[in-house]
Amino acid sequence: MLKDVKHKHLQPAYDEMFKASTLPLWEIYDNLITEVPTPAGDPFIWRYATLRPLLVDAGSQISAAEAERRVLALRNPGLDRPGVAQTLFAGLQMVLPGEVAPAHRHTQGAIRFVLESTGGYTAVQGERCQMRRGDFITTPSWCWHDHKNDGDGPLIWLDGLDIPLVGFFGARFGEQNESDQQPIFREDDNSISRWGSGLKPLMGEHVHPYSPVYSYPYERVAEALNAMQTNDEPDPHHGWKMVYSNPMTGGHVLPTIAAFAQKLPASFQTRTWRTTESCVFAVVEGRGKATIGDQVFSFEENDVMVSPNWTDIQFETETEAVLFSFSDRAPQELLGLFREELD
Ligand code: GTQ
Repeated sequence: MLKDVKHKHLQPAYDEMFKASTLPLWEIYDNLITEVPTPAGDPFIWRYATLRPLLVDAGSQISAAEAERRVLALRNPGLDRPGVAQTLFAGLQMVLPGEVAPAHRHTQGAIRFVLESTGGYTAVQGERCQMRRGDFITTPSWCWHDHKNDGDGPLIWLDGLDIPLVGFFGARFGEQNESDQQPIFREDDNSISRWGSGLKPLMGEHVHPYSPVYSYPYERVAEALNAMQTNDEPDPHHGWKMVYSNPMTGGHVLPTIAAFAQKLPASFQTRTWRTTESCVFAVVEGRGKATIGDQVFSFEENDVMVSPNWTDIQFETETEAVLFSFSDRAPQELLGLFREELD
């Protein structure tokens, strides 16, 4: 039932419309089509120092196999459903030495960014992708994936998924593999050697809407950022920033998720910008302060922050800093929705 309507004398007519399962658009138009985008959810920071002990405690009480996925889902306090932002899910996942998070696949696409590792891998579609600190791994929609820790300490990473977005389409589903670990039929990290070296196979097309490279090791990313740093002045808004890209198209890694790596000089104050994307940041190296909307967060290694859509964001570093981030920029670009404003 419509309340607080603009045209009060029409209320009886509105009640009849409502009974007939309709609404007068002229009463709701201003909520549907605003002059500027409406941010959803709050700016927020999850500190690793707070989350790690919770995860370790969960690890002593539930196994990875029993949990299926032992994940602390990041709950944006400004949203009334699971999710780090309007379109994105994020969580910290932990697999203990010897454990396997069993093989499954689902329509939801995922990315992983490794925060702590002494050894382990995610197997994606028959290929093991090593998980060392800073490595970035994708598990695109409907690709089999299982995680194994073969080190001697906890393996902890940041998960990013398009769960809310896929849910909006009503297209969330998945299935278990018949074995905990899927069969391996490619050598380890084969996809990066095959497609990630400035070459692509002459014969055979990669027909999927995602990058055929599942693994972007930090070693290579650090090298690329250093190369930028050596030659270019830092961008006033972004420092030295790169996009993880699909070598077949130059586009984003997943159709639903874009990912970025950036380096900021020490004692650097970026200018403020805002975009229509919701963005999640993980601190890879360094310390500083992020101002997101009207909140100021001091950050250090492995902290995770969210910058909701159309919210001002600005960084001020103490030390040199490296940030990983992922966002819904990929689908927004595909749909022609992406906008940004740089101060
Ligand atoms: O590792 O497959 O954070 O299926 C949420 C759902 C991770 C995973 C999550 C998942 C996974």
